[in-house]
Amino acid sequence: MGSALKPLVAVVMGSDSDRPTMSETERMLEKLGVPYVTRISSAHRAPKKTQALAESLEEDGIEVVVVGAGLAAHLAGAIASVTTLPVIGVPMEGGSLRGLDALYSIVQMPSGVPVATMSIGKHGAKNAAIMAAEILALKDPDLKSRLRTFKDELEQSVDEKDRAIAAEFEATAKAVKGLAEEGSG
Ligand code: RP5
Repeated sequence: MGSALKPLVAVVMGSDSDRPTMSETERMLEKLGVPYVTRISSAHRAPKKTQALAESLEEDGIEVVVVGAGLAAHLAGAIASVTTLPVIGVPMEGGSLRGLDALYSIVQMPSGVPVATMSIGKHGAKNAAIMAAEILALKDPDLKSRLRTFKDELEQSVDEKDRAIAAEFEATAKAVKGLAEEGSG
């Protein structure tokens, strides 16, 4: 359980081997103050468990589902086929195809059963949490303001990096100028 509050997001993954990636989702949900619960199931290895889990989500008060899976990743689609909750899919990086297999499996859903598909790996896992928070923030002004703060911090971090690199360039330019002056003098 991600917090003592009633979870609003279910983070479901196909295996514990997905956890190092999906912990990015968990961490970002924590940062944004979104209560979540994490579960493991498998569309292929445990189809009955997956069906039961998908059926129980709404009853359990879950409002958004984030699903991470790798290889022929059908877990997000299997869950989306059962629930009317929004399902966000995260393709795991790795395997012989480095996550392209999971990306195509998750994104290429037939009409009627959408899965909002993120990018492969940790970037996608982080974005899945932000996307889930953005959905929940439609009816939660406090969460919306935390998301605003997060976006403002993102912008500031780019400025900080730019200032740091500008200072580095200024120092290099000064050193080069000094050398050039020494050479001509
Ligand atoms: C998928 O198979 C899981 O989501 C995982 O990414 C992949 C490999 O699972 P393990 O063999 O590591 O359990 O279903």
